[in-house]
Parts: sequence; C-alpha cells; structure tokens
Amino acid sequence: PSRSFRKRLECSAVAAPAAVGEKAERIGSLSQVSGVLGSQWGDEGKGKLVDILAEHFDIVARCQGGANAGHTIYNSEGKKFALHLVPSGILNEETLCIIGNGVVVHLPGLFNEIDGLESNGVNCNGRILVSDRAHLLFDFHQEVDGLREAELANSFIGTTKRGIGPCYSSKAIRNGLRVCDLRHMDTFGEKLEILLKDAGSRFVGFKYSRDMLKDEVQRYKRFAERLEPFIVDTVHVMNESILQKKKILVEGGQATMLDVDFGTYPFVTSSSPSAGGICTGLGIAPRCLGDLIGVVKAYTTRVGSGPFPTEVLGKGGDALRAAGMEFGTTTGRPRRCGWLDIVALKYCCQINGFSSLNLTKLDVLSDLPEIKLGVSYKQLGGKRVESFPADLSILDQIKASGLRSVARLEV
Ligand code: 2SA
Ligand code: MG
Repeated sequence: PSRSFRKRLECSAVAAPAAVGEKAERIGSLSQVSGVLGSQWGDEGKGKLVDILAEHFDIVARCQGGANAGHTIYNSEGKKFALHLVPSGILNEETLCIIGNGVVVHLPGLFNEIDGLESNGVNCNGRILVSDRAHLLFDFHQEVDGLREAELANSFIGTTKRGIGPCYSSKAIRNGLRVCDLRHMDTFGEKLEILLKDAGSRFVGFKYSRDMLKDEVQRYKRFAERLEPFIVDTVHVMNESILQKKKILVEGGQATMLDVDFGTYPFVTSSSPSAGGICTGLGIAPRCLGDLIGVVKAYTTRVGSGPFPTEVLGKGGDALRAAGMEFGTTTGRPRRCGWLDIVALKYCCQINGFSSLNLTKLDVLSDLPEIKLGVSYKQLGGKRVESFPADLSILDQIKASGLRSVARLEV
C-alpha cells in the first residue's frame, strides 16, 4: 500500500488495534451513512462485519445483487445463519433492514429465508422493507441462467445460477417487472408472458405453457398479499432517515472485482458492488456517503471462472481451502484459493476510496510455513503492467511475477 493509504489505515476505525472500549467508541463514531464493501472477488467476510457493526446503526441496507450473495453469520449461541437476500443486520433486534431498488428480489427465496429466520427465533416482523422499485426475479430467470451457462460450454461464467444476469437483463432491456407491479395483478400476467415469450424465442430448451403462466400468476397473487406490508418507497425512507440523523449501514454483496464495469469482465456479476452502486441502488446522493470499509481477506478466493493472477493450484491451494473452509455459502462450491493480490486491492481502493480496510481470516495463515503476496503484475517478456488491465488477454499473461514471500517459517 502507498504511504497515504497506510496512513489512512492507521487512522482506521476498524483496522487499527484498540482496547475493547476504545474500539467500540471508534465503531460508534463511523459516519452517519457508512458502507461495507467487498474488495476482492467476494467472500471476504462482509456479513460478519455488518453483524458486528449493526448495533451502532439504525438501518442496514442492501443496494445491489440478490440471492447470489451468501453471508454466513454465527449468533452468540453459535447457531449458523446463511443469509442471501435479507440484510445481515436482521440478527440485531433493533435494526431495520432495507432491500433497496438496486436489488433483484426472488420472492420465494425471500419468504423461505424469513421463515427460516423466524423458526430460529429471529423476529422479522416489521423489520424488513422492500423497495417498490426493486425488480422481481422469477424462477424462469434462474432457468435461463442455467441455459446460458450451458450454451457457453467451456467458457461458462460459473454463475450461482440464481438468475441474477437474466433478471438484470430484463431490467436493462426494460421489460422487467418490479415490486410495485404486484399491486396491479390484473396486468401482471400479460407482462410476465412477454418475458416468458422472450425466453422461449431465445432458448430452444425453454418451454412454457399457458397453464404454467396461470399457476405462476396465482402464486404471485399470494406473494403480493404477503409482501404488501413490506413494500415502501425506500428512496423516500432512506432520505427521510438521513434528514432525521438516523445511522445507515450499507451492506455490499459480491465485490469490486466482480463489478460489471470494473471487474474481470465478462467473468463478473451483473450489478455494481462498488461505491457507485450504493447511490444508484438506494437513491441517495454521493455527498451523503461517509466511511466506506473495504473488507479484504488475508489471502484471496474466487468462485467461478475468470482471471485470478495469484491463484495457487494443487496442494498449496487445497491447503488454503481446507484451512479457511472455503466453500460457497449459496452453492457449496469449493472456492479457488490464492495469495493476497495487492495490485487488485489497490485498484479497489482507487475505485471506492475506502476510509479503512478490515483484514479478515489472518488466523487461517497461522500454520502455513510460508505466506506470499502479489505485489506487481508483469506481462510475458517482463513488461510491468501499471494498472489493473481490462484486457483478459493481458491478464492471462500475467503470472504474478512479483509474488513475494512475506513470511517464511524456517524448520
Ligand atoms: P452471478 O450468479 O451471475 O452473480 O455470478 C457471476 C459471477 O459472480 C460470482 N459471484 C460470487 N462470488 C463469490 N461469492 C458469491 N456469493 C456466494 C457466497 C457464492 C456461492 O457468498 O458464498 O455460494 O457459491 C458470489 N455471487 C456471485 C460468481 O461466482 C460468478 O463468477
Ligand atoms: Mg459470500
């Protein structure tokens, strides 16, 4: 890290070592609107930090992504909770949870999650608000996700198959259905049919019938009734809350290296998990944003395909995976593992302007005889790459030739 970056780290609210009381005070002094964002390829431990910080905030809000996020949290009794759509603040009784306009919402999944939480004693009543502008993600989006992946054959993205890309495609092409459409069930079926027809004409493997459509509309009628008390104009709620000096924590899903603009495209998700996504996904102005905490794991993991310059293959990677228990929360997939990549981290810091970094899972490295860091990128022929490249053919050439051993245990 650069000197100015190190300096900011020293001043950090979360990363700097502090006595327990002092630390709580520093956390309490985080800005009115703060954010926790992933600064690698996901699974850095954002959910855990949000859960720790939640008691200092009135609201925890999600601004992008959907049920592709997987946040694993253990409560004080050691009970495990895997959250996907519901913000991680739900485990703190006082916190109001907001699902913003930038999130794609799969209602069957959301209700399953709520039922699971409630059966484990977590009261969700009146504590979750869903934006009337959020797009609805249907089962057919998930099916189409699978069909797209199959079509890509060997160049598959390795998506979570949760329908994220297809749902954001519906949004971008402007025929998606939004939460507010649940209030107009008389025209819901017609609109859904347009989407299903589109999918049917695009994929030979996609079949639907009028009966299926009818059943789906009936199912969504029931969902509409159940969701009604949750539906609000979250843009209004967010901005009113800011005026009322309420404290808001934004919980990022995925990470900057999976951002549809800044990540290793096309091996990315379809939303903006970086700082800009907070404004577009919640309808709040950039000047409202205060502390942004970048969560970074002491090593790197990635699920799915795509460039990973510091990846460790073979036994070394297996050892990291076993030590860090690196398996996906959403899909259970084994994560690819490698060393901490400082080049990618610097790039994430530039894009997000993090006020502090939260370094996680350092203990996983405790028993390793040697720990390495990727500190620079070089192309074939030795030419140094100055900034994180957009071009996958350059990324392919990069062997993290600057990989340095930062700690070696002599035995
Ligand atoms: P998608 O499903 O369209 O968003 O997939 C596109 C790429 O984004 C990656 N991606 C993720 N990477 C890590 N963690 C994610 N969430 C789950 C978790 C993953 C899981 O937190 O554990 O359980 O498997 C996540 N979500 C999306 C994905 O791997 C593709 O590379
Ligand atoms: Mg995760």
